[in-house]
Formats: sequence, structure tokens, C-alpha cells
Amino acid sequence: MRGRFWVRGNIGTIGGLRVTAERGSALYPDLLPARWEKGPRIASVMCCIRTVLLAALACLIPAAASAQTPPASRTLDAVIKRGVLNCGVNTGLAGFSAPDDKGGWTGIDADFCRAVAAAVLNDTAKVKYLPLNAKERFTALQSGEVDLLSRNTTWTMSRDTSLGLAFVGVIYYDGSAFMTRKSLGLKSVKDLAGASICTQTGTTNELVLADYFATNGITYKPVVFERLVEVLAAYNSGRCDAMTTDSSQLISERLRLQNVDEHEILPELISKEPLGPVVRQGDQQWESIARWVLFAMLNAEELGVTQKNADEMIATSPNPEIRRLLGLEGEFGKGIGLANDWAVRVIKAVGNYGEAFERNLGTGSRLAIPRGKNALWKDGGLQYAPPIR
Ligand SMILES: N[C@@H](CCC(=O)N[C@@H](CS)C(=O)NCC(=O)O)C(=O)O
Repeated sequence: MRGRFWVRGNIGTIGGLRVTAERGSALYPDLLPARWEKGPRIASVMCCIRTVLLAALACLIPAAASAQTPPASRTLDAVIKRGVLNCGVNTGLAGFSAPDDKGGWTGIDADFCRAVAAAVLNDTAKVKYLPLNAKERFTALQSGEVDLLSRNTTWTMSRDTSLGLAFVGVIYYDGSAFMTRKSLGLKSVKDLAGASICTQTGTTNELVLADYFATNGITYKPVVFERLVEVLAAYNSGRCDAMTTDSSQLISERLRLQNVDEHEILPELISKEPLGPVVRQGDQQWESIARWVLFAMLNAEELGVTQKNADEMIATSPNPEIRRLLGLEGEFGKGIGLANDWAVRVIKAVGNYGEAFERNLGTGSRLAIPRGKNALWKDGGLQYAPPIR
């Protein structure tokens, strides 16, 4: 029989409290279990009140769950015991990770290694940088040779799901591009028909190149090397008409050529290359540490907390979002197995995301890359970190 009816039932317990609910409906009461009885209209008012109470109660549950002690992290334990973070980086790519003449490493990826060491070991010097080429990088992480891979690595589905690895976020939004000699007078990638193109094996760029030229019915001759220095040398010697890799890497590599002005980067980006740090799958706490170090850098920029003003913010800021970031309110370090001032250590070590970007890739560097897609979401970019609360 179809008609208006109300149901009342005991729907179980939430957080140790017994919860009952009543619902109004105009569907098919005959299809309902017999134990649900029809009731007077007043029940529908009760229904609303109880639904609201139920919803309010349900809202409390995630908060209670988030206060649980996280399971131990094998990687965190090993890093603490060793007293050093083993970080996989590029063999030498200015702006991302490159050795300097004092035996140190610079670049945004190297800074990310330092940021994690600061959060975990409270010491940016306690990083061992392990230079890895494109082909070796994933094996080094899988085998445990490195605790973290912070090496201009594109987040793709197969790398994130079939290698036993996990990407923690995007430190730089990039895309595949092409560098050629200006003297060739090319305007677009499509003008590269019949060209020989140098690239590195084990990279997404090698695959993107094949896809793009096949899709557009353009012929080309791939010239593939295992090491970046070989790719650049082959391009430089004229063995290839063009060289392809991520746009940021071309900007960086172009500056190593003798006559920089003779070379140009074609305007198109032919793929999405979201570059990010990678950890091993299955160590949830370590993954969270790496992810939230990156988010702390982004949140710090959004909230105006810098390497320089961090102490002043700690002493004077009344802003609850800033106070949570700086460990002055809440127990957010506990959730990732770290001290509550974990983010302060990160910000003091490498600055906020904007500072790290400008110093390594932007206005403070030779690369002078505009923020573009890597601007914060509130400035029209893609960089967006979930809030700390
Ligand atoms: N983002 C791409 C490319 C990364 C990559 O390995 N790029 C090369 C070309 S610039 C590189 O950094 N090579 C340095 C090396 O292997 O030492 C990927 O993840 O596959």
C-alpha cells in the first residue's frame, strides 16, 4: 500500500551511545520490515531533531579517530637510528638538485630532502644525497637504498600503483617540451617532422615523445641515452636537431650550452609532468611525514610565514591557522610521530614553498622561471595544500 508513514528504529550505537532514528517517507510501506511501526505526525518533527543530533554526533567521530597513535614507521625508526636521511636526488640538474663546489647540494629537490631531515632529525646537515639517473631511481627506493626519492620525478599511475611506491604530492607542475637551434627557424613542435630528437631512457618524456608524434602522424628519429650528460652532449654536437625533456629541465640544461642564445625552447608543453617526491608504499606514517612536510611549506606560504619571520610569528601571531602550523595549538606532530614543532623546523630550514621556489628556480636563481602553474591556488596557480586542523 502506498501512503505517508513514519518509521522508528534502533540503528545501533555510535561512540558508545545508543542511537534511535525515525524517518518520514511517501514510498512503499509494505516493503518495510514489520518491526518498523507507523507513528503519528509528531514523529516527523522528532525525526528532524534526531537526524540533526545524529549528524552532529557523526561529525565528532573523525575527530576522535584522528587522535589515535599512528602505527610505527619502519622508515622513520631506521632514519632515527641511523641519524641520517638517505635521499635519492638527480645526478646534477641546476634548480632541482645539483652538487656545488663546496660538496653540498642545492635545488628545490635537495631542499625537500633537507626539510624532511629537519622535521625528523632536527638537523638539515643529516642528509646523505645519493645521485641517481632516471633508470636507477625506482630500484634504489624499492631496495631501501634511499628513504626518499626527491628527484624531478613525474607522478604517473603505473609508478604510483605498480612499483610498490607512493607519490606524496607535487613539488613542481611541469610538461614535456623541446629545445632546438634558433637557426632552424622552427615555430612549433609540429615543424619537427623528420627530425632526430635526443632524449633519456627511463623517462616519461621518451614515452610522451612517441605518443605525440604517433598521434599527430609525424615521423622522427629517436636518439636515446641513459645519462643526461650524454643527451646534452649529443644535442650540443649537432647529432640531434632537438632535445626533449621537462620544460624546467630544458631551461636548466640550456644554460649549460656554450652559446645559450643560439638555442630556444619551443612554446608547447605536450604533456602533464607533475613532479613530486616518492616513498615506498606500505609505510603510511613515513608517507604522511613526507606529504605533510610539503603541505607545511605550502601552507606557510599561504599564511605568510617565512624563514625570517617564523620566530616572530611564534611569539606574536594570534591567528589560529598559523598557531596550528607552528605547533602552538593542537597535537599535529603526534599524528605523524614527530615533535609538535615539526613544521617550524621545516620553515626555518628551507623557508616556505614560495621562498624555496624563488631561491632555486625563480627570481633568485639563474633559471628565472616564473611561478606560472606553480603559484598558489589563491594566486591563480595549481599549488594547493589541505589545511592543518
Ligand atoms: N620527469 C621525467 C624526467 C625525469 C628525468 O630523469 N629527466 C632527465 C632529463 S633532464 C634527468 O633528470 N636526468 C638526469 C640523470 O638521469 O642523471 C620523469 O620522471 O621521467
